[in-house]
Amino acid sequence: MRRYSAFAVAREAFRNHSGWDRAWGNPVPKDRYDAIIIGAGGHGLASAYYLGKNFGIKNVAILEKGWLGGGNTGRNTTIIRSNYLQDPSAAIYEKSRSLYEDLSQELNYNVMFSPRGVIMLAQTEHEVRGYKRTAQANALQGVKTEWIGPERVKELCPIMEIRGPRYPVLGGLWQARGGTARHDAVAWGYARACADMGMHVIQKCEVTGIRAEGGKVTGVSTTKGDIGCDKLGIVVAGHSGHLAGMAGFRLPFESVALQALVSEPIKPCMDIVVMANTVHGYLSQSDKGEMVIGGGTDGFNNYTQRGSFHHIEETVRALTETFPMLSRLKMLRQWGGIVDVTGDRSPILSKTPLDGCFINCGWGTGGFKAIPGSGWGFAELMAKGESPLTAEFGLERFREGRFIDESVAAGVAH
Ligand code: FAD
Ligand code: PYC
Repeated sequence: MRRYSAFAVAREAFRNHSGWDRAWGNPVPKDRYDAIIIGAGGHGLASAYYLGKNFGIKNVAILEKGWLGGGNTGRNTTIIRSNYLQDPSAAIYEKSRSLYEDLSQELNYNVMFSPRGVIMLAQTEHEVRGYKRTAQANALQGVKTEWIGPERVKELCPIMEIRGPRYPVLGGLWQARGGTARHDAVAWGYARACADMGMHVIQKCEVTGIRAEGGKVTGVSTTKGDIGCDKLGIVVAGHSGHLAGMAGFRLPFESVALQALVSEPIKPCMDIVVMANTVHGYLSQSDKGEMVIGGGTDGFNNYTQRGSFHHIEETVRALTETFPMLSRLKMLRQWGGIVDVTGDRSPILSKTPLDGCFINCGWGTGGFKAIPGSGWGFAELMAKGESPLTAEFGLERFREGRFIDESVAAGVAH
């Protein structure tokens, strides 16, 4: 596959862009693969990529019922940070954040990683204590975050009203190398790199059954026929319960809609990311100038990919308290994704009761930031049967009561 470069862009500009290769093909499924990944979201694609890159397993198919990146990966507000509390979380989220730093070079695809800095605002005494504790934990974990006071918050984000009518800003947890990336580009970059290794990214191919013999996975049934495999990775976010049912086991999580909206584009006014968890909303400005706004999860389980109306009103009302200038903006678009929320707000990267079948899910409201790290660890788990990055995130933690509580770090109302 031809490398993308400034020189290539200039050359193609002179010949009507006629020399670009397709970024990935439209392959017909083979009868059998060494490994199949179900779900071409960021986590599925990254898992396949690191299977090939780190373990030489390249006879791989990634099966996607819709279009690649069309699930939560293409619907999120793209916040990247690693300011979690517990050690296993800090390890996987910081691995991920650090992989984002040079992901564009790694994939030869511009994922527009923008480490512009993320603040989680403290607007109650409870949050002050919580975030100071996280800053201490992060220092021990080698994750660079700091507690900052309200004046520094105002300096970093002048459009914020820090005196607040209900909730004044008391400070915040600041991660200077947190930020955003272009969500579609992350999916497209991994897909192109997978295709370049000879893997099959097969879209419009829904898995409708999981086949097994003697307690071991043998393949899948799909809308494009039966396909055999030695190893299977289920990486389908909100649909994981459904797929786990096909494989004969149950998962401890709920699928709910989480929604976001964007405003009309305006001139640059905010060059960091802000999460305001008490009034509830999170905000950044896209490169196009739109204010990207996220809300909370629906209070009931559903698969609507839309989100309920009251959240739009609540989110905008909450954010205009802290950012009064938003009240003058028109909102352009709203959408939702189906997130897979576990009780401890931590993911599941695990072997399953079906031999050869692995599951990567439960990223809930916060898995975009984790795509490279999750792919790295899950590939190792699938290739070697264990990985230091995923060891604590197995399904057995729910049976054994070893929860990895990240309800504060999740930062999104559930
Ligand atoms: P998906 O991207 O959903 O991919 C799963 C894929 O599996 C889908 O494409 C689906 O079509 C496919 N699939 C399902 N069933 C089948 C089947 N039977 N056969 C074949 N394919 C199937 N995270 C952050 O870190 N930061 C944020 O700012 C952030 N904001 C968010 C805002 C919103 C509104 C939403 C909805 C989510 C947000 N998230 C955020 C969470 C993040 O988007 C997800 O955790 C992450 O994208 C999950 O990626 P995935 O690859 O696991 O799932
Ligand atoms: O996990 O940082 C996050 C997040 C922000 C918005 C939704 N999730």
